Amino acid sequence: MSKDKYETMGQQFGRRSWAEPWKVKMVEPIKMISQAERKKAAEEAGYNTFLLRSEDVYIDLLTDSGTSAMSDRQWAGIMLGDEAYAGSRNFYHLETAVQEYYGYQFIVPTHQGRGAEHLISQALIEEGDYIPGNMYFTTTRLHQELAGGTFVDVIIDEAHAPQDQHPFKGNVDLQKLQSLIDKVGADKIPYVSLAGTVNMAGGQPVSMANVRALRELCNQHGIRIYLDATRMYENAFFIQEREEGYAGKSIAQILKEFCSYTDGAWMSAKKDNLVNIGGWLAVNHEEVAEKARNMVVVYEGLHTYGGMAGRDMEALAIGIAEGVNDDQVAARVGQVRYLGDLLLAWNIPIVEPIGGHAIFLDAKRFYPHIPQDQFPAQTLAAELYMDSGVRSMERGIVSAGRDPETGGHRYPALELTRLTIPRRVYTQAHMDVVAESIKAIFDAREQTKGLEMVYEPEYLRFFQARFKKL
Ligand code: P61
Repeated sequence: MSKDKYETMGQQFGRRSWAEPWKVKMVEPIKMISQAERKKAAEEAGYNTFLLRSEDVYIDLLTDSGTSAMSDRQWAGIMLGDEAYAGSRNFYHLETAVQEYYGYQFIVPTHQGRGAEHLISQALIEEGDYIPGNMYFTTTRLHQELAGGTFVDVIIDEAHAPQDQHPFKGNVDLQKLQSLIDKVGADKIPYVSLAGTVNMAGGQPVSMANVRALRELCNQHGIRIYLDATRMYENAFFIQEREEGYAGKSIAQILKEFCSYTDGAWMSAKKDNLVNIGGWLAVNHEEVAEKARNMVVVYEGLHTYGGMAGRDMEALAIGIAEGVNDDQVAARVGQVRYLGDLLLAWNIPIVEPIGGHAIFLDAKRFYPHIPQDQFPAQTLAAELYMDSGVRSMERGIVSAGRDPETGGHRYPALELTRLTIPRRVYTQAHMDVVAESIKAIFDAREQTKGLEMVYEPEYLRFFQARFKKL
């Protein structure tokens, strides 16, 4: 090959390269164990990537939750922890940051996202209620069910089609919502559960037009809207990129407008807010805040720490402001796209358009010969780990769990394996290694067999289920 044939990765994709708006100050060594050791580790973990030891993992794309790198400012904030039991100054910093960037009035801290989901579900849902939402999330739906509610999926149909190119596949189908209201009555619907970028659909966004229209419909029926704001920064990025009238607005401005159409939000701060642990619930109605404050002392901790240390709240307050930065979000989504574009160039089936936090391999098209009840997405995650030590996560039939009515598996349309990119952690070279490994198992796909489930826990079975090779 002549020298001028060498192109940067940006040039190969027909663009100028982007780069991260930070540089590395501290590193964490990682190691690669041998293939024989990986095979043994996979077998011992029951072919469930949640059961692997992280020391046996080379590149960890299990989740972007709590795995991001904090900045030097956040670490400095850790030293400023006020560990008073009550009224820590760090709580007030956190409260001010949520009010400033998200615009909600009352803030209740929690140990992580599901703590906030628990509070909002118990505060608002009564036995026999229905909670419409733009696709389920595992912990969100479980808390709604445990509070006596039934989750109803009202996302647009395009969200269930991995190759559909709709730019806002997270949108609520207002017709589906109207039908539910007509069927059960608005008084059986305590709120709409709206997620900003829909995790299980592939990190797909909701448009501003959709949330505005949703607000109007809900106003007509006196129904509230609560937002899962976990990845709203990424949602705002897609609005900035794709929706008319928003190209000139900042992520922060778009975020604030979006939140203004909702009555409150719960947050897993372990994602967009760039901390390793933490969460919050924020609401605009005083009576909801009061219920949440009453309950937080039972389940999480006092209402001025909610399960976090003072230092955690300080790092979180700083992370809220850092994470919303336009260059930060663009580089974050840019890295996800970099990996996705490589795979698309090799005709490897993934969910499109590429979403905000992860690449989702479409296991139904990857392993068309493996039936869904032999767990193709679980198989894919296990094969990838055995090939290269890359850890991913099943997001298909195992994650969907069983139908509480019939007891049978739920068969979701999407059978996916998620490669989730932690924020500010891995380099472009790591992404190349991941892509090449996926290519290798894709090339060997015809010889690959599925799995049998040999242990199944009662709740959120994907975390601890065990499998055997068929
Ligand atoms: C994740 F396999 N997500 O994506 P907590 N809402 C949303 C989330 O993404 C989310 C939570 C609420 C995780 C961790 C995780 O089935 C699983 O702080 C949109 O984790 O309690 C968490 O926030 C809950 C992984 C959660 C899973 C549930 O990797």
